Amino acid sequence: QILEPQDSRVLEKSYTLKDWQGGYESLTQEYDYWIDDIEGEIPPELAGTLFRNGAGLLDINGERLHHPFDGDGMISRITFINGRAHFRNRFVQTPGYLAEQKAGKILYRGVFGTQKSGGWLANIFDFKLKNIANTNVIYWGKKLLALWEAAEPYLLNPQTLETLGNEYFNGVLSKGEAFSAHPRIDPNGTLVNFAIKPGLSTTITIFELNKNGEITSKKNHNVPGFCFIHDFVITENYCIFFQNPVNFNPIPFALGICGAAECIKIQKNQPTKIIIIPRKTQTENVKVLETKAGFIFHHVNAFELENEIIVDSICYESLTEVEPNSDYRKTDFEKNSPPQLWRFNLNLSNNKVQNQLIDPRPTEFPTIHPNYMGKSYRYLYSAAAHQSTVNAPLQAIFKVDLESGTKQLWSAAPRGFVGEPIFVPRANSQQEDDGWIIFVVYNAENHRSEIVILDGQNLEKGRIAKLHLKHHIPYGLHGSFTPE
Ligand code: 3ON
Ligand code: FE
Repeated sequence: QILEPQDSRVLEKSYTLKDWQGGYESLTQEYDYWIDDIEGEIPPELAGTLFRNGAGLLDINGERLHHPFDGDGMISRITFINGRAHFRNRFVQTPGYLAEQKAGKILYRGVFGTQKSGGWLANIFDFKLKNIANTNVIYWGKKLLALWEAAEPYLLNPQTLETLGNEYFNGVLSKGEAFSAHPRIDPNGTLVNFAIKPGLSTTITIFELNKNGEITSKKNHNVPGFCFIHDFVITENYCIFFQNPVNFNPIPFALGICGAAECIKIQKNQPTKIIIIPRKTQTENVKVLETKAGFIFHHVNAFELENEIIVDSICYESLTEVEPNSDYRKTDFEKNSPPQLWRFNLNLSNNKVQNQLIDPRPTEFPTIHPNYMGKSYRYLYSAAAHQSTVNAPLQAIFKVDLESGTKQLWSAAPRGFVGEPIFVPRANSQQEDDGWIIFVVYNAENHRSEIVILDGQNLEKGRIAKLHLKHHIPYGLHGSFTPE
């Protein structure tokens, strides 16, 4: 058999598993310093703060967590001012974090399979949730909030990152009530978020918050069946949810054999239900369309056309299962289905859905210019695999021009591994891609991380600046930039 040069089997791996694993070591120390090891120059007009969240600990005093999504939230804060940058990181001081640090061992089961030592007998019928506040961090209405989708936010001091307690928005949220980690900010100045309360049927709650960080609207919608929905999209008139085709068998979880998320199985042959909820009117107008979409964690964006809604999303053909006795650090990337960019056309006249693969390159953590949220847009940026045809860790930054089909790539391979990029628009910019792409790279060469700044208009001209930190930051999840 003759192999084409593009065939994955003739390409060398762009990474080693050992290098990649280094990014999953805990960071126990909390730092506070001006970054002085800089390549290139920080643009002096770049002013504001990048907040990042993610698991800071992958073990509790040497007892390894079963999955990185179970790790305690640690906030990193990089402030850019007059061409300089300051770094600070601090753990969210949740009661669970404090108790486990004090005890020096795992005291809580994690949603993704972390168990207390002692086997199933030590875990059976323990349904306590540890709010780990590890998924996103946003600055909204003068409040810095650490988010985790299964419980309430934590309020932090934006300067010191000190944990101040839980945020209940003047009592609109109740104790233990969920508030997702994927809010969307409508450029009209409204923050829209949701919460999922899964069960035999699921309640989707939609919140709208004004610029002062007050909840101005909270509405419940019931949908049949179990839902695992991590993200959603908004347009001017709708909130859109993709109900992944999964089923949930809670018995092994109840019996202490595995975590709740390990009991979720994808139903590959079942359709995804697309739930379209009007933002301004009442529940009766909810529309549900069906399509084949695999499994979706993240969406890019959505917008309305006449009688049509376009949604761009990252789809996995199947959900990589977390096995009870497996080690996530030994993942065989090539065996997992790659996350890929798809476009969905939801036709509101005939209720038909068309799907189209935008690009086959494995990619996750999409970002766009914030002014285009929910609106017709042209550019997206994401973290991606170095090679376009092989599923692999995220080592590159990808830019897609959805209008011309042009793509660009900036890669940190072979020893660099990237996290979620954030698009920061240049003040008073006229063009959609006029701004900076800022992200964290884990560099296996020295086991440290770097903050890299790229030019949004041209990734391929190389980094504008690379800020070398004094330590690594474990691979994170989401973050946000605030010009304040
Ligand atoms: O019965 C429910 C089931 C369930 C799964 C109960 C529940 C509400 C407690 C629940 C909880 C869900 C939670 C807590 C989900 C948290 C998700 C999370 C922390 C992260 C998700 C990240 C997603 C992606 C796609 C990350 C990708 C990362 C890379 C490609 C980098 O390696
Ligand atoms: Fe997410």
